[in-house]
Amino acid sequence: DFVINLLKHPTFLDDTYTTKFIDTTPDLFSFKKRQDRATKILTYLADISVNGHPETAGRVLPPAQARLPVPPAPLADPAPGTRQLLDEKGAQAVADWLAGQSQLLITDTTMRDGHQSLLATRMRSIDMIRVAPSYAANLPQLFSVECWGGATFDVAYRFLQECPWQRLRDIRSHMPNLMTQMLLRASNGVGYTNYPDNVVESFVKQAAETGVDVFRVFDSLNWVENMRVAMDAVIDTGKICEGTVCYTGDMLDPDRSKYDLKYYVGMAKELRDAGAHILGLKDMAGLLKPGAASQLIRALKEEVGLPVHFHTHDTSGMGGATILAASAAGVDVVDCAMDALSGNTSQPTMGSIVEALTGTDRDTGLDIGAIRQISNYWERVRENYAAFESGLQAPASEVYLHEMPGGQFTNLKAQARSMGLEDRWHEVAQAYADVNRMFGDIVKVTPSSKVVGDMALMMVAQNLTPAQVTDPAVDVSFPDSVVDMMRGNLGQPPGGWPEALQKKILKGETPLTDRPGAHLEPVDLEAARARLSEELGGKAIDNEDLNGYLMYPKVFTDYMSRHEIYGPVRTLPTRNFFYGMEPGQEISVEIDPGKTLEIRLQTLGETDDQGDIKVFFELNGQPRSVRVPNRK
Ligand code: BTN
Ligand code: 3PY
Ligand code: ZN
Repeated sequence: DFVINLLKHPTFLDDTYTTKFIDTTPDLFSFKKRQDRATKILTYLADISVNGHPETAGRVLPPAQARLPVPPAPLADPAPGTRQLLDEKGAQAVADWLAGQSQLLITDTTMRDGHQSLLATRMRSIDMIRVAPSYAANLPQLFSVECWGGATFDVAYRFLQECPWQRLRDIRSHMPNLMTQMLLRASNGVGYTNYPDNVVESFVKQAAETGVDVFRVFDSLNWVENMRVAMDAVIDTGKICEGTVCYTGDMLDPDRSKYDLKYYVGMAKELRDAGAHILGLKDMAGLLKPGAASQLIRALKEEVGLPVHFHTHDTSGMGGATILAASAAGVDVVDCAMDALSGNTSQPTMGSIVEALTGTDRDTGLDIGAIRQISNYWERVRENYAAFESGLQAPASEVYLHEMPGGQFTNLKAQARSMGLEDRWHEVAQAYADVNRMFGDIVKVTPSSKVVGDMALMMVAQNLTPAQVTDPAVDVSFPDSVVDMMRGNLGQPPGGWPEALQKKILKGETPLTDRPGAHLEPVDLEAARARLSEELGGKAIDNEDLNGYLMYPKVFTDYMSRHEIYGPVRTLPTRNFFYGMEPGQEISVEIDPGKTLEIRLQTLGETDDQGDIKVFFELNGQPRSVRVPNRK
């Protein structure tokens, strides 16, 4: 039948299938309606059980005890939290309330930056949704839960075969008293490039409708001009706009006067004047030292007049000290990750910060027992993602040299490995620092950090020195992302781009100096919807799907094609999603609220002369079998 024909098709076997595949082989897809969702899930499980999952091939296996982590029991009905305040009184009321609190408020980042920084963003929705009720019931004093945006959006479609909007909707409904928070890259949305203004506006509107309460908006070059469209769109929705300053360099280093106290206070005032309800201070690489934090937070609090929300990473091992210094200086909210997903390139450890402040005037009021229980759940969850661990063994002061964001560090390391440069990692770190200086000392955060990383890898791979790169007489073929950034397509850094290098890279082309979005035609949203519908065989396209497509056209349509084949695999336990099942194993899969499949893998048959293997299941007590290619 359809699935078997499809799985044996050479295009599929090559792993080169795309939506074009559907266009060029409509015969295979005309039967698709006959496949029910249970059969699709069995086909997926059979395929993964036989062939393994491409993402975990050759990686460390999780330990047996990890299988199905059990979330802690809710201790009470969820008490009203910040979400109720926002719904009843609005964004400004939340900001005013915040400014009047004496306790230090905490945002939990485990479901976004925590796993983005430690597990290559691979955490699946089911592991988050299962624990969301425990957060709601046991930690109602949290300021917010960061659970969306950044890299999680495309990774969900691309690698996890799940819909990011559904994740948001589900987390929101299981956590009705807590504000959800997302990371938004201003004009770059949740992507790596500048989108037309109306695409950014449409995305923000949908994110607010589906369930985001707090939008942390930043620009990868700290250019407020390029943040206004996104900030205005957030303000229009009635949700909270956290206009954000990215911290880089070393504020107390007199040799790097570009990013000094005056610079940060000036940018913060611009964000306030642009309508931010809260000021975000985003230390994406974990470079803010405790002494500088005291001065910076105090100045921001005194001179800007907005509540301040501080975000850092613990890459240096110094993150906790910086948070305590920020707390003493009067910061209003800080980001922490649950203990089991904290430390190193992730956020500082929530339980330890809570303990450190117990009995002080900044006592968080959070229940340390509840934190430990939820962390124990995350500990078990994390074991299932062993394949995505970076192997980073210890904090390192080298971060003050390279200044890589926590979310990029492990990624770049993996990229270096794939280019055969793993042994030369410390050279990559030095090259990253060199590139930053060549580019004029810029803020490095997605997407500008990716550009610096691309250039650094190229220099190490080709043994190029900074002197050679800048020498007009030496021919260098620059990465596309570098050319694009020098064209002005990510906007302008403070002080502009270094002219000589820009000239060399652009070979006489004239760069933009104004907002890239000003040069992009608005997208005709209804025409895009119609085109997508046609590409997907007439399927009705809702606004969530449309916005996913506008951000990532090919990633989205590839996801949809796979969804036709595999169905709602997001409902599988993580262990089975990545490793399939073993003969004799039984699992329950709730594909809809109240509709549960009891699946037992009986046995794997022999491989036939066509190279197919028949896999025998019991589905809700009834025997079922599916044939999949044995690609081993
Ligand atoms: C991806 O990595 O592109 C998403 C995961 C889906 C890939 C499917 S899993 C079953 C089959 N086996 C493969 O090697 N690829 C597909
Ligand atoms: C992202 O943009 O994904 C980040 O985490 C930046 O720090
Ligand atoms: Zn971060």
